[in-house]
Amino acid sequence: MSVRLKLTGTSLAAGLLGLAIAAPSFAAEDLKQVMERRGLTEKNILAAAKTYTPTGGRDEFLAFSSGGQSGHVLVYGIPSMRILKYIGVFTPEPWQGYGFDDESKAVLAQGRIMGKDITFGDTHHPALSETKGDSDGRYLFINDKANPRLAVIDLHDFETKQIVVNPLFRSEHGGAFVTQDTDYIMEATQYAAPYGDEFVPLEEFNEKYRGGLTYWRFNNEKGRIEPENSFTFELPPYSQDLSDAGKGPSDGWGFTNSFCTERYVGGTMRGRPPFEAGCSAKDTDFLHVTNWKKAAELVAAGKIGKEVNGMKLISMEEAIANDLLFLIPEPKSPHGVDVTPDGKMLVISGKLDSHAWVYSFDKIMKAIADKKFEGKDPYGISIIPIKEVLHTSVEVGLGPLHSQFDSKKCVVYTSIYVDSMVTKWDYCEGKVLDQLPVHYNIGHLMTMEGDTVSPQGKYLVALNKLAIDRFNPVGPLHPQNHQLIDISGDKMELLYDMPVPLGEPHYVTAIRADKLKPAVRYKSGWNSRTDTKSEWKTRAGREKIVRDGNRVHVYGTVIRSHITPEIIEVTEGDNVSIHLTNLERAQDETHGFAMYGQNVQLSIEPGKTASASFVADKAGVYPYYCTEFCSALHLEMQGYLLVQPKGYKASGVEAVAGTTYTEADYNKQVETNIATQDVINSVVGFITARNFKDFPPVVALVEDATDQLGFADEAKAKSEAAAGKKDWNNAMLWANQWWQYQVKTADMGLRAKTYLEEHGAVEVKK
Ligand code: CUK
Ligand code: CUA
Repeated sequence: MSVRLKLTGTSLAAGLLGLAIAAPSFAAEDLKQVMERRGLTEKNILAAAKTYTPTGGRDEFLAFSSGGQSGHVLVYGIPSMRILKYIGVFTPEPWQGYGFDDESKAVLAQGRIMGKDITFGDTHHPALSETKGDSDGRYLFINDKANPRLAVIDLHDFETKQIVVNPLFRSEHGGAFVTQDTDYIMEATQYAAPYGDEFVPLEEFNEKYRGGLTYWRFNNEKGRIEPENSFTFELPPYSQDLSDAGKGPSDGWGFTNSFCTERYVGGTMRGRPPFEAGCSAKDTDFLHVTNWKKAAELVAAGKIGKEVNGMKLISMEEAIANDLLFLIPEPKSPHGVDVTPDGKMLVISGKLDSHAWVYSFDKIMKAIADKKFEGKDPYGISIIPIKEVLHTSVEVGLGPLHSQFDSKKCVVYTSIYVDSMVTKWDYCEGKVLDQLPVHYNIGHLMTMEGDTVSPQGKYLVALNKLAIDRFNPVGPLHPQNHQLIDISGDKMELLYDMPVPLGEPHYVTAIRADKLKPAVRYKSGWNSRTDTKSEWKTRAGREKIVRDGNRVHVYGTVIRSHITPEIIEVTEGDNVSIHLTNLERAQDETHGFAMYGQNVQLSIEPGKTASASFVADKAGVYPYYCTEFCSALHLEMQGYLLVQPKGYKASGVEAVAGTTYTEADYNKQVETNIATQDVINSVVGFITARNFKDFPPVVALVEDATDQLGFADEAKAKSEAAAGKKDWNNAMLWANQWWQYQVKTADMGLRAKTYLEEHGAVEVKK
């Protein structure tokens, strides 16, 4: 009895209080002593104060980092650098049930290539959706370099909704980059290949291998890419690289770098010099300039574009004839191209050059209008001379890669790979302002909303390729190192090193946290992958097992602390689908569902319906249970799948439990239940005397608590009916179930009460 009462309201609350009182009694160290003991300088303490986020604190920005080869996206906070989530994108992610429930398997299946499941991704560039060039917090996109794919993540629930495979490319890199209203998402090839699955020998590289640039149409209302309304520019077999879309005055145009315009095909084992020599022999490569807006109009009008593998392809002849495609030389082995926040300039850097180059969009337009060309490339595309478009060039350091912008006008930060530093410079005046060494080979860097029309300044993250000696050694494979840098002053200041142990995250993008409005629950019975009501939605009390031949559908529910049904009987060879709806509304009341031997692991967040399908091909006993510690009786959230051999006949004997109960046991339980009801009543009194309806999380808790109390009443009635028949065994067990529901009610009531106390609820007059 006393053990049980520990779970009731009063003792839970007292337990919490006790924690606060029992403070350690030894003398606390002061700041000076801690600094001495840990060898910290004043500068360290200042950096710590700038990043430390006390318990319960929130970050000002959220960063979405590529998870590199893991095929995931990482979400972390800035300035705390605390990891908040891994979003499964191209790769199964068990905690989220991604790639385990039928609903998400359907998303991953969209990413199949030539009928094969591709369960990794080489993710490079996440991109946030934009409205008028500003991050709007609605969607996130990310590309897969190895298998030319793009994924759509909805930031309403941080789940992957769609994967599209580029039907023409065999690799890509210049994605994902959005146009200023997210009408299109750019995706450019990396390594040229034939458009199709057929074999073409390398001797036909110049004629039959092709690069390309796809503008994927994004439907902003539906939140999905529309392949049928997308189009691709056929491009020469140069290795296209990063891209960026114009904004403001340059909206309607896109810019795509390239390297290896030498069109070298390598072959060290055929006695030829390697790719690296052949692909960097020339002094310049080409920036591709594409007029996507005009192209979209011409494609829509049916004037250009021919369907190839289900994709509208604009041939180079069509692009040239309609002034849709131009080239501008750029030095040397270019990598990044970044449009300035005002949309007037492009910052370009070449890995093998020590300068960053600034091209003027106005000058590009003027050169095109005046037909100021220095010739054509071998495919007949007009080349605009550098001198016609150059605004300035600045010596920034050896191996400049990527650039991001500051909230301060004309200020840009460029990552310097070989010199391992960040250069802060002025692209209007063309002068270096500051340089900061970073730990090691930096790839991308990222400022807050630094690729939008309104960069937020404040912080910069350097994405270093190698961590080397920064962290405790963990074997030959080291984590990557994201370094947080304070850019609010004139001088950049290094604040923090964060190990990223998931893959090589080429790029990160960040958004002000207050722009995100993520949901805490789904509408009841929701398929979160299609964002529609699930056909398997099941309500409380409507659970059932439907059998049609050897096809078995289980319509089940989960709620603290049971899975319904608790017993599922099928026959060897049956095709089984278990569909579970989480009936909870309270935030964070996720239940899991795992089963022995069937590779089943679901994550069922409040409101979600998730399904697991498998063939029960072997007779046996398969326990299943909830994988989230969701309540005091979480361990009891369990059940059995019984796969009976073909032709099995039940014995007809009732299963007997190990323990039986008496009238005294029943009476004792009822006494406990009455005491528990008093606790519930006092909590309910507290809540209803306050303005709890002004607090949506409390309203959800109260709704769930009311449900549980309703279940308690049903159990109470059953217990009393059994007692009336002197069936003390069932009377006691139903009385215990009645109490289980009471405990869950009390637990939610207490959480609601605590929330109201912490959030300044006021008493309302009755
Ligand atoms: S890339 Cu890796 S450092 Cu894919 Cu943007 Cu430059
Ligand atoms: Cu539900 Cu544990």
